[in-house]
Amino acid sequence: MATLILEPEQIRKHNEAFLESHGSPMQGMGTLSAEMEKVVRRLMDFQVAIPSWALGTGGTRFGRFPAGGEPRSLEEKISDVGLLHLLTGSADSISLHIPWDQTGHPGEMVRAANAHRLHFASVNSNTFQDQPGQKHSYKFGSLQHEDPATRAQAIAHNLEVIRLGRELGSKSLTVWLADGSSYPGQLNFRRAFQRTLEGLRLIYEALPPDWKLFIEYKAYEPHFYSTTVGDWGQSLLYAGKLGPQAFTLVDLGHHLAHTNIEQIVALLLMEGKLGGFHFNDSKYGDDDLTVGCIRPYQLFLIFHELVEGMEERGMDPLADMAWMIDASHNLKDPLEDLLQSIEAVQIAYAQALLVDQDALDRAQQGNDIVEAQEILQDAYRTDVRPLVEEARLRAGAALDPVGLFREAGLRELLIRQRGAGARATGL
Ligand code: PSV
Ligand code: MN
Repeated sequence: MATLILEPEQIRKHNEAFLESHGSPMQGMGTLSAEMEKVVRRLMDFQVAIPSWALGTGGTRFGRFPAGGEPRSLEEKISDVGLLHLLTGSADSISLHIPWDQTGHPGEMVRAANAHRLHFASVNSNTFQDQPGQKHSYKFGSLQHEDPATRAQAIAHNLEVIRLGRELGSKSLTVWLADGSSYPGQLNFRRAFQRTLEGLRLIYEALPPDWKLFIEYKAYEPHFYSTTVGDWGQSLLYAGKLGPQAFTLVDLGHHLAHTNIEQIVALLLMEGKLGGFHFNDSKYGDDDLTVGCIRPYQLFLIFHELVEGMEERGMDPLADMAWMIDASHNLKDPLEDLLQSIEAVQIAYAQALLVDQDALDRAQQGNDIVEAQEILQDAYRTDVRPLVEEARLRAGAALDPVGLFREAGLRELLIRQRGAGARATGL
C-alpha cells in the first residue's frame, strides 16, 4: 500500500466535525427530489483527470515562485493526485506528459498508480521542446517540418508514447503541436497542413483498436502568426481525414477572445467528433487560471451543451468523453488550486443537469427568448454546492477539501518531506 499523508480516518473526523457545525449538506433543500438524487448520483460517478504537469508551480516567462514541497518524481506526482482523489472522490486518474514523466519503469508506474486507486488517463507527446541529446531540433516545427528526418523523429516519439501508454493502460494519445509560424511568408500553409496530416496518419495507424487520438488546437502561442492546428475547424479537418478513432480536443484557453466555445462544443458533438476537454479559465489568452474563476457562466453554458448533446447522442458521460484539467498556478498552492478547479467543474456539471430540457425546447420552438433565458439562469443560479458536498460525503471524501487540506497542514507536511526547494518537472 502507498504511504498516505492523509488517512481516511482524518477525513471521517473532519466530516463529523463539519456535520456538527454545519448540519447535513442537504438541509434547507427539503427532501431530496428524484431530480436532485439523480444529480448527486451523476456527481458521484463523474471523474476528471489531473495533469501531471499541474502539480508544481507554473512559471511565466518572467519567473517562477516555487510553492515548496512540489513533487520531485512521478511517484510523488502520483501521490499528490492520490491525495486529490482521497479528498474529492472525483480525480481517479493522472494524465502524463512524455518525456517529462518517463521513468523507464512502466510496471512500477502502474503499481504506484494502483496503490492510490488511480489509473492513467490520456498520454501526451511533446514535440514542442528540444530534449537533451535530441538529434533534430523542433525550432521550426515537428510534423510540419521541411526536413523529413525531423518529421520522422517526431512521429517516432509519438509511437513511443503510444507504446508506453499501452503498458500503462491508457486508452488515448493527446497530440498538441506547437507547429506554426511567427512571420508572414515563413510557411506554406498548405504544405504545413499536408505534412502534418501525413505525420498524424502514421501515428493514427499505430493506435491500438480501442484507443482514441485527440487533436488539440490552439489559436496562437508559441507562434504568433499562424498555428498549424489553430482552431476547431482545422482540428476537425484532420480528425475527419484520419478516421473514426480521431477526435478534437477542446482546451478552453485556446480560443481567440470572445469565441463562442459552447457553440463549438455543440457542433463537434453533433458530428461525433468531440473527444475530450482541457478545463481552465482565462481573461485574456491561454492564462491557464483556475477553472470557473473568471467566466463561470460560460463554463455552465458549455456544460449545458455537453449534457444536452451527449444525452441526444446516447453517450455515456464517463466512457465517451475524456475530462481533464489543464491549468497552471503561479500564485496559488497547486493542490489547493486543483481542488478549486475540480469543484468548479462539478458545480457547472450539476447546474447543467438541472436545466429543464423539455421546457427549454418548448421555449425555443415558440421563439420565447425570455423564457429560454429564465430556464437557463434558473439552473445557473441554483446553489448546487450542497449536492456536490453530498456526493463527496457518500463517496467517503471530504466535505470541505480545501478546509481539510489546510487543517491537516498538508503543504507543510509535503515541505518537510520533500524540501522547500523541491521543484516539479514540466514547463
Ligand atoms: C498547450 O498550451 C497545452 O494546453 C497542451 O495541452 C500541452 O500539452 C499542455 O498545455 C502543457 O504544455
Ligand atoms: Mn491543453
